[in-house]
Amino acid sequence: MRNARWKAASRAAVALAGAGALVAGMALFTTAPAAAGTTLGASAAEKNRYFGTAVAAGRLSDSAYTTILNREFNSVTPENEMKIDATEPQQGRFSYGAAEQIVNHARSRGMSVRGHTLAWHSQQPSWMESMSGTALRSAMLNHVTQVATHFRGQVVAWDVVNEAFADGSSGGRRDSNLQRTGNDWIEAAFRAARAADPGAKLCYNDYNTDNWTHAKTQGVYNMVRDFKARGVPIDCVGFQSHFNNESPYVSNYRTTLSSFAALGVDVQITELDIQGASAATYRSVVEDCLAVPRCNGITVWGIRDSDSWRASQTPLLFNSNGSKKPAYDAVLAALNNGTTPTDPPTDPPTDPPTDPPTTPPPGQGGCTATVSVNQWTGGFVATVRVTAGSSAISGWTVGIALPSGATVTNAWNANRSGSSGATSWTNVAYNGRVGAGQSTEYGFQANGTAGTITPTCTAS
Ligand code: 9MR
Repeated sequence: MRNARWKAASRAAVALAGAGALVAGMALFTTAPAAAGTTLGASAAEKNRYFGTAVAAGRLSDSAYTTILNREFNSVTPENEMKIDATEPQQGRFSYGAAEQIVNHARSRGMSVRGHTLAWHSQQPSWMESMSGTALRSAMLNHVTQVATHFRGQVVAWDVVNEAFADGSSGGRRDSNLQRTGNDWIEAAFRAARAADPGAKLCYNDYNTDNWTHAKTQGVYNMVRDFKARGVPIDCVGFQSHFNNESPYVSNYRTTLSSFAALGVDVQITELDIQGASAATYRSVVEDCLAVPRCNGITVWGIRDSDSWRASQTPLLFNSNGSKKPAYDAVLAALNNGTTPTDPPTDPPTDPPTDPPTTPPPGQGGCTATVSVNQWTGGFVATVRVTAGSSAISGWTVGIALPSGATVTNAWNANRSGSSGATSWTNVAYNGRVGAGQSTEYGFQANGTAGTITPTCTAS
């Protein structure tokens, strides 16, 4: 978006899109693209998705880092701070300081949090590494329960189990101390996580599962299909998507995402980085996610190349000095309906109509809101979808009357006033602008019973 020519073309397109509402039916106006966001998070939100990054607590004191984080992203994943060795360094002694630092930084700014990760063969503290059998099974389940309970309601999605499948051609499980406790260890972990944090989405997360033809991909697919058939509580599958020369992006990636989604789970790209940061490959990944309705978010595994676990591969969207790379422009453009800074609309109108219609005030077409509720005994999570009417809106306010006994405990992607009875919700910085007919979502968790919620929506 730094390109002046593109900016001018884009501004013209936005103005015309607004004008188009008044002259619906004129092809010139109805083909104008929807308004484009100017940051990764805002643009993803317009597509009803999040754009996140891995965050290291130790870097939160680096203002160059936090400036980009706060400007560009609306989801974070603690890179190491929620792993087993970090959260339970000694058995039964839990340590949440660094993870809370990240969670608080994110949530106080309206960003959502992915929890990574509750059960994994790697990054185990030494006390767990040396355990086996029923003692290990109990310790693992206790760990899942304790950590998910501690952060209950603050994490939108948990990577409950990470990297449990073997590389290579077997398509089977990876050998590990956890696997040796019995093949049902994964589903046991998911059930424990659901009981501890019933409002969170529960994900299985792995790498080298991008290529639809690989045995490992098929192995995970079969497990998820089996879990769905047997009612094991799984909501989402994370594709780490660390692409490099040995494990490159492949064109059947979209097939992989859509095939998993067809099982009835959300799919998320959870640790994206690409060796060399090819703009074209980044663009393809984003387009693949946008093409799959249940692909609801993308997380890159770090902000600047210098923050990457593979820094020498320069795989991220920002240079080490914090400047945007061509891959950044490609991702933003792909999020903004597939147009690129170097590829402006082919025929931007140069002569305005002789008597241009006045641009309608934003929000003239109003907005509507709908609520879906995930209720459990004693509490619920409500996901509220705000949809703009016939014109773009630049802000929204949703009114929700909660039944008596229902009290909001936390919320994401909206500002709140009131926690019981009449509550009012307004957009945060990155999701106020919604294109005509487009939607954005926010959510909240509450104690009590939701009953039937009938929201109101006012646009600005
Ligand atoms: O990026 C993480 C790096 O800082 C750690 O040293 C490493 C330790 O296991 O984990 C890295 O993150 C991994 C993630 O947790 C799971 N998928 C692979 C990631 C890259 O190794």
